[in-house]
Amino acid sequence: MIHSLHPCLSSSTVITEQVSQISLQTANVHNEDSVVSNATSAVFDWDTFKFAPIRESQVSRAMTSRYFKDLNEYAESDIVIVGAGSAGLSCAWILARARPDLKIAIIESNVSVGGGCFLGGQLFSAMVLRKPADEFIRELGIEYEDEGNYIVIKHAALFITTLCSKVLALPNVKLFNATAVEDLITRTSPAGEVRVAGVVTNWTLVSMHHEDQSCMDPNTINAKVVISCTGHDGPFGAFCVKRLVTQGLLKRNRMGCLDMNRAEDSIVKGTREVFPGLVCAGMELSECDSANRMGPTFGAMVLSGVHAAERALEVYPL
Ligand code: 48N
Repeated sequence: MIHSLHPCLSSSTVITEQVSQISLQTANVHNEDSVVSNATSAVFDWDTFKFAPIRESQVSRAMTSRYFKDLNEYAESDIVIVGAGSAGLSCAWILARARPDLKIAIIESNVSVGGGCFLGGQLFSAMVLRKPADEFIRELGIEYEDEGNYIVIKHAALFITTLCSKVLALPNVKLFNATAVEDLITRTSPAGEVRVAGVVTNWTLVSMHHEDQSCMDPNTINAKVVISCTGHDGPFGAFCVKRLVTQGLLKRNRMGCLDMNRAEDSIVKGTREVFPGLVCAGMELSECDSANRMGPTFGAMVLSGVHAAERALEVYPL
């Protein structure tokens, strides 16, 4: 069972030790790469400068062979995280290091990661997180200003790119961006109990044109647990909750008005398996529980992601 990072959630030395081991491993990987990074500090003779020769087909094969190898390998994933916003990536960071044996696929409909956090709240780029989310930020080694009950990171992109780069460096995580989850895979037991068993995906540009193109068949990824962090209701947002609502499998409660204090506590505490096989975190949860919205503060997204990792491992067949 995973223990969260912060004493107020449930302290544990286990994760911290694993984190230090993993960070050391990751550091070693970077050290092996240091030859490359040293080369970039070399002085080039720009007059005679020339790249090594390549054929265009080599570039295409280098990309497509790896992309389709990943798609093939992760067609059977242990866990799928839908949405690479602050909640989804925070969840991935905790989950993938707590269980390096699990294959974790992150599906992100946008080309870039970050969701509502990439810019910060309301396009104001500084990012506010209320304590105790500072513990998580310290784990990531991100500098911030301490303002007492909250901290401020100078740019939300500093947070999300640091978190994303660390998540992508983990060997058991694959990010499929520009890819939308456009349906859920479900299983119905002989007793009639329905359980989420994976996701149906398509390239986002394809998903946006089902109405004006002939049916374009999707791709499918089986998973033992799906963690949905697709954010507010919107063109793609709150997807998994809305999909189960249309099936009459879940009751829809729309997000409440803005109340920072109520919203952040209820999102973090309410993070859970909302339907068999589906854990919900971040702002998508507000569409399920009619939790208030919190506006431009991100501590709840980060710690909801941490809590979702813990809940997913309770659901995951051990
Ligand atoms: O940032 P979001 O939208 O969602 P969270 O829950 O990680 O963070 C929410 C946060 O940004 C806020 O909304 C803040 C706190 N404001 C609150 C307020 O009161 O206004 O990230 C969700 C990600 C995005 O990157 C989407 O592109 C992606 O999920 N996504 C999907 N990816 C794949 N398939 C889908 N169907 C899908 N739907 C959304």
